[in-house]
Amino acid sequence: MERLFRTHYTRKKIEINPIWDFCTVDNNGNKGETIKMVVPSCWESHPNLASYRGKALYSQKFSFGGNIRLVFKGVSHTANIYLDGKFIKYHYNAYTEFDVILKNIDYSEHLLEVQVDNSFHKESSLHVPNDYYSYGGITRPVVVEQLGDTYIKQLHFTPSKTDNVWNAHIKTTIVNLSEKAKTLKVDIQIDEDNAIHFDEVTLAANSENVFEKALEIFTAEEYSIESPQLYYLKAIAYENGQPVDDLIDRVGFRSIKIQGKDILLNGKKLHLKGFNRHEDYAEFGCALPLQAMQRDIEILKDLGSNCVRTSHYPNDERFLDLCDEYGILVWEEAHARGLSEEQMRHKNFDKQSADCISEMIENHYNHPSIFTWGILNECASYTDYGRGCYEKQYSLMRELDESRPLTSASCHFGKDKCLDLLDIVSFNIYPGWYFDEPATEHLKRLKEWIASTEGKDKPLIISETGAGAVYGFRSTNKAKWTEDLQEEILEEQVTSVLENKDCSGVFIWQFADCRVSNENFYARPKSQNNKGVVDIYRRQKLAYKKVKEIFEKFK
Ligand code: ADA
Repeated sequence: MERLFRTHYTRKKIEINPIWDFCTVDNNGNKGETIKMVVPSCWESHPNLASYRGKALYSQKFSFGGNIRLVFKGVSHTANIYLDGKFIKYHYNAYTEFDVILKNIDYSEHLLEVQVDNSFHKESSLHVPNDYYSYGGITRPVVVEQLGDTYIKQLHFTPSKTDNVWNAHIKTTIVNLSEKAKTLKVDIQIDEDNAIHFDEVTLAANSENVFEKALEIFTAEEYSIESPQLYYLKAIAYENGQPVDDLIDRVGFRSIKIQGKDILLNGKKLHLKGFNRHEDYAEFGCALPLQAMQRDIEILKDLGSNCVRTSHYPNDERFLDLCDEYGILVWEEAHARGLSEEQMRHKNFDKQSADCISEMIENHYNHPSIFTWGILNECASYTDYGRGCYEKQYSLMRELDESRPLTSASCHFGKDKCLDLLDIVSFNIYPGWYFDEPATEHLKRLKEWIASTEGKDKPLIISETGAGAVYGFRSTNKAKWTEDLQEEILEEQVTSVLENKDCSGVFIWQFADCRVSNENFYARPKSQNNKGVVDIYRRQKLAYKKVKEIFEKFK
């Protein structure tokens, strides 16, 4: 299942066998032996492919016909899709969903082939050797939907509150795929008592129409961390009184506002206590099964976290669904980590970033748990060229979503040029780990410098702080990489941030250890970033209990 609830009653899904044929493909196009591969999964989970980087071909036969929508929730990281030998779609980026609509296909058995490439090829500006691993494969679910002549392409819900009454602003897009005009009626149901009925419209052949309306919901129950009340929002399209398509999403009534240096959730100041998390798990790579995702959520809850940052890319939507259900607030981030100005000048950087942002916001817009969108972690925000990139990306994000504040995690203390562009100032700091300075002193100096910039009247989040430890390495001498040293450093860092009342909170780097790319991370024992409070198998390190204690203390 690609979501945690049923998204259609009228629209039909076509089942596909999860075992696909798979072979590696070398640079000359020669194919390796055909083996079986589970979809979704990372090919690194296969015993013979644990560190394979390159191209591969997935193929699957199944029967369908008519109008078909193929949805790929994530292919890592470059995909070329073919139907019956004919090229139908190219997509770049492992972490965003894309679809293909196929019209009037013959009813028969068809061959679907997905050519996947996870090499750091020259067209790739965002997947580069990095402090996490770019896995290979069809790593998130594939869905095949049977469409009629018309279908609901988009459904966006924006809650707001005025004079104590919740308002639901709805925007939905309906597409006519046929060669004839179609007369349709669209209804939106929010709950048993509240619905929006749009007037009947006639859509020209091969066209789409946007329907938009707002409704006051007097009975709405607020969505909060303590009580994450969710609603099923249903859009139904009718032709001649008969339902022809539907789309269901889950939403919540909550408001996020910035007031001076505070971030307000439903009018109350937020104190964020949480973690940065990579999608990575020893046996599964980035393709975590649902039970592993839920395990992570339970661990986050046990630690007393109220938030998580999807560093450094958009996440599997099932994880976001879980965050919605558990009341864990999400900083969802577009894909990019530590790119230099030279890397940002890559010929494809602007387009690949814009595509990632658009696909992330378009598809994850309704999640009530997402409280901010982030971009460009630790990129060149201190150069004029870099600033131009930040400016473009923020303006695109504001066009796509006016309702959420924007942020970016910076490490350029003293030289960042972008603090006027964002809504929340966020800094990654590692006192006691990468440099020797008491955390309180470092934070004080950081705040003094921010006070001299355009970021001075904005909220501040410490978006990363942490220290490394190799699981099981214990010593009273507190040597580097011991759990003992990690515990000591984290205690000082996290306490000093949470004691700062004018700081909106902390995201610890990081939740769990993660694999890093082989190419350039010689400073990472075991080729992992070892700053997790649990290891890559989710075994607790010493710091786990300490962080839990501190989070509990700052309730
Ligand atoms: C940075 C970066 C993280 C990670 C971290 C570290 O702040 O954003 O991805 O690399 O440093 O462990 O050094």
